[in-house]
Amino acid sequence: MNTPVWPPPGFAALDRAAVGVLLDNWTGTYTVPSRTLYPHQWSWDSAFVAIGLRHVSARRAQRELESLFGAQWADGRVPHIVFDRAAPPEGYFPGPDFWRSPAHPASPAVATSGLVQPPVHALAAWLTFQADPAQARRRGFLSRLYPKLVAWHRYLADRRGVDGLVAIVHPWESGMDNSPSWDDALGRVEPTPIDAFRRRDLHHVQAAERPTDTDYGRYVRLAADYRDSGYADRLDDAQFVLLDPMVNALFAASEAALADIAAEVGADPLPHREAAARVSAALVDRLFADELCHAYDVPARRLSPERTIAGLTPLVVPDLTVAPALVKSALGEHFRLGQTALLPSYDLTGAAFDPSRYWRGPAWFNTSWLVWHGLTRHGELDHADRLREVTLTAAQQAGFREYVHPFTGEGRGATDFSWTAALVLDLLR
Ligand code: 2M8
Repeated sequence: MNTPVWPPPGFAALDRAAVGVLLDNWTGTYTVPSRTLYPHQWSWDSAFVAIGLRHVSARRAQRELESLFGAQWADGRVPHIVFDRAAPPEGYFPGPDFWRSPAHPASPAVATSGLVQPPVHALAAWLTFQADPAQARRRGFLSRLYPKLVAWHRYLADRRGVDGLVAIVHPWESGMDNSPSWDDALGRVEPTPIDAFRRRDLHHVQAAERPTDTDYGRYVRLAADYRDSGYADRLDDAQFVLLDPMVNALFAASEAALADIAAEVGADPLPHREAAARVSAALVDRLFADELCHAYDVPARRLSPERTIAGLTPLVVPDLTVAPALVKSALGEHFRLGQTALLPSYDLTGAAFDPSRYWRGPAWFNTSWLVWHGLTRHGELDHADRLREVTLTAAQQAGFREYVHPFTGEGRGATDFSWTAALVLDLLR
């Protein structure tokens, strides 16, 4: 019998090309998601990049996370964007002048946004450490990062805690900006008129592949209101307060990773293991229905009926009690794991399904990687292998695009996109 060879020989060029993208998008201290569309540092992008970059240079992957945590606020929040002041101001909206972070007493020296993104960082830090433990120990990588990760999780639990889960206050915080899960809640928000600001994203990507002007107006309104409150996290007054399954899945998985990190640096892992178990139980208790996890609208007290890939990502949580149901959902008609070019971001049968528009149907490499990681974690190796195979084929056909059409695999959004290259590399190594 032949022993299977991994990666298959045909993927050597893909591996080289992925490394090339990561080298090109490296700025000296971190990696931009895209040289054109996103010319600054993004929080969860850097975490995904570290997961791939560790195979190229363990030191560089550590630097990626260290530079992000260098911009952590005194209140523990890790900002969703860290701005490069040298980048042209017309490159991205909303830029540093919109967020006005230096005016806030808790902000770091560098200009940042005031929102956050899904907490995948402790998981990324642990995987980065594992790439070269001896080198990481020499640099004190985890002993320096551990207290910062703890402060980050404390911010989420204390300032964003609702019923044992973590709330988001803006669609940008979910990482899945215009997911149909936010439509009802966004309907309560009066959009800022489109002539009051200038979108920059449409300079780089077709309008049909990005959020609409009305949705952008709502994002701007919510962000401006949060900024004007002094980034105060008054959840009782906010219009948009949602419990998102992916944010909470990553919080639980990252608490589990923090337990491993704590043990490595000589701290007590037990509080982290207990926190992971609590969040995991709350996730199932509050967000699981009809064989999937859903977003919960806190002011409306309503579980969203929408099915998005965020609802499958709790597979990343160790010992998740509902993992078999999530696997069944991944294979069913809504997501069709292994039968499409890549896992769609939204229900293939959903009323709002659009195969080209941002997070309303297209397939993304990071969410597919999370499901792959989760399937592996839960011993579903055949399904994990199939997902890895379609993911690599999608990258081979489309290149390192930001996302792809879920049926044809045609590339969409930015080209030479960093987390796509990084996660493809992780699947290859
Ligand atoms: C997208 O989000 C930014 C705002 O943060 C945007 O649309 O301008 C999302 O896909 C998000 O998940 C990602 O982190 C960011 C940068 O890649 O782009």
